[in-house]
Amino acid sequence: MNALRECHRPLLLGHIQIDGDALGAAVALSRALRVRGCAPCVVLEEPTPKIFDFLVPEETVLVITDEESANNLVAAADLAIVLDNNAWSRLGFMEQALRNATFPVICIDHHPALVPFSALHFVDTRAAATGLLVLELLEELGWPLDAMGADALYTAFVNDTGWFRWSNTDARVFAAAERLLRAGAKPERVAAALGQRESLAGKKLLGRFLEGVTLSHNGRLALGCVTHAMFASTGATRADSEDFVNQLRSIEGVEIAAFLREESSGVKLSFRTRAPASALRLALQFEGGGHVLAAGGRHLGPLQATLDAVNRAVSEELERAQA
Ligand SMILES: [Mn+2]
Repeated sequence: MNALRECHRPLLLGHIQIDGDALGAAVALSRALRVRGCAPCVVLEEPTPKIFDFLVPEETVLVITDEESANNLVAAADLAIVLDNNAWSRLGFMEQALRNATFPVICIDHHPALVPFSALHFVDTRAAATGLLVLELLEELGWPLDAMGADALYTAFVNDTGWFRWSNTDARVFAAAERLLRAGAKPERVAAALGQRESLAGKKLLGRFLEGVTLSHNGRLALGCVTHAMFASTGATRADSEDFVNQLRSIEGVEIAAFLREESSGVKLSFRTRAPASALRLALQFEGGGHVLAAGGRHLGPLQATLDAVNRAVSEELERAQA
């Protein structure tokens, strides 16, 4: 707490392939720190995904794409706050610089902690979103939340609860959402920004993707891929495929949804599972992490090799789930 109260130039970090929870939490905390006279900096690995651009009109966002700029940034800072991230490897270019930092690293997260990440943990795996932990922290500190910060945390909530539908949706997050509305959050604005700005190219990509989806293991596994060729032929962007894994999960009878996306190097993997199958156990086999039922990773082989590796891992997981 004192580290937060006393900092001047804090860095706020999420995780590679930033989502609405990590970014919303970072934006809300950054705004509160700025009001206190700090010069916070939200650090990303890629430009703010377009879908979240409504959250960051005034925030200082820095995109770090090499280790030298990461080192320079850390040299000028006096605190780092890592949000929604339970693995050093998910810090991307900032990992080494932060490992060497001489200032404290605060971790605010709701993922199961895999390894000791920092001495200053605010980890609560029962929290539906990291944004919820940030709200509770701001309340405890007595720091005000403005309307834009409230929208940012509302974005975090809907990102991680699937618009208050998934199993982590509980009384605590609903009560917190009420407090956000009292602070000026506008659900309609967030819904319009997140859900009503899809491109035709993205819709066409979804069509191509769905045509290739396969069911196997008696309908227990749904698997789908997005390839470079699909992006090229539709003109869609990577952000257009963010929600595709949920298209797989919503098929009746599916226990494991596996989504593969070709990247500039390797393949990004997303898993969604129904208990007792564990998405986290799958992701850990692919340099990844996440939640028990929603996790992701990557594989540094070509698509076919990745498909083979995923099929092996998933078969084992389905067997374990049935045992
Ligand atoms: Mn989260």
